[in-house]
Amino acid sequence: MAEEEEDIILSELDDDELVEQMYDDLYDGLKEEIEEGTNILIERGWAPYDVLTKALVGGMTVVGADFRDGILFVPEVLLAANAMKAGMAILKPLLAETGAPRMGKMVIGTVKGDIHDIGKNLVSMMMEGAGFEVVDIGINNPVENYVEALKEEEPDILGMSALLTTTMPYMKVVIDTMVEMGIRDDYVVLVGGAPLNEEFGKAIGADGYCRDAAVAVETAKEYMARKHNELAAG
Ligand code: B1M
Repeated sequence: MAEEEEDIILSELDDDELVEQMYDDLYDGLKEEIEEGTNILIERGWAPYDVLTKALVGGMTVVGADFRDGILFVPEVLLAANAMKAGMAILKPLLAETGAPRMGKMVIGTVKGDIHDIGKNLVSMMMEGAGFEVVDIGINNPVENYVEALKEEEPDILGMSALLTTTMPYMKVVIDTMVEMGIRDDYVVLVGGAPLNEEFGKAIGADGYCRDAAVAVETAKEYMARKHNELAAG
């Protein structure tokens, strides 16, 4: 007789075991299990911010590292991000209630003439997973859309994505316009997309080139830490 696999009852695990299990479930992209685990921790009296940082973000950090190191690939990461988003959807209204601190805010969009959005969406999800508020302005964005979003949303970071060699120069149009308007230094500008590289990022005047979503999160965190330190130093 085939040995039956033992089902793990999440509610029977203690807090530490449950968080460990949620790391595994997030890694495996198990949306319903993440929803259940999130609800159990909230019912046990965990602060929503702790559930976000210790259970969900913690788990996503493992996913992000393995993605960066080529152990996980896009389909798995999208599943993990989806599961994470399901947990976050439960926490979102609760976090708003308690006014938990956010990591920072980012406006992100794919540039004019470019309709590729998978990478941008992945960056958005990973940034949200790391505790950032993300305003996604979609694809095919002319400079006017970026400027309007910056004014309306007042983010810390502007993210731009381009997947075509023909559309990547448009990032410079956006940055040059920001310089002309005298608003360039009000934001950290991060760029990404398969045909870009470090050199291109520097040449167009971006603050950082992010080769993937994990690097985008790390770079954004670094800039936010710097900003907080500068503010604290007066
Ligand atoms: Co297109 N396409 N495509 N395509 N497409 C590429 C980019 C291409 C390299 C394929 C090829 O020929 N080998 C090629 C570009 C060649 C070039 O310019 N050098 C190409 C072409 C030519 C085209 C069309 C022109 C084809 C045609 O119609 N003749 C056309 C253009 C349409 C347009 O945009 N105007 C086109 C259309 C399409 C589809 C619509 C069919 C589809 C897009 C679907 C969608 O996005 N909803 C598509 C796809 C899927 C691809 C490939 C196969 C995959 C892109 C992708 O999603 N990768 C792509 C080939 C390839 O890249 N190998 C290709 C997965 C994604 C997770 O990676 O987007 O790199 P990526 O994002 C990464 C990082 O780059 C970074 O983090 C992400 C996650 O780790 N990153 C950021 C990205 N944006 C960031 C922003 C940041 C930070 C990091 O801000 C802070």
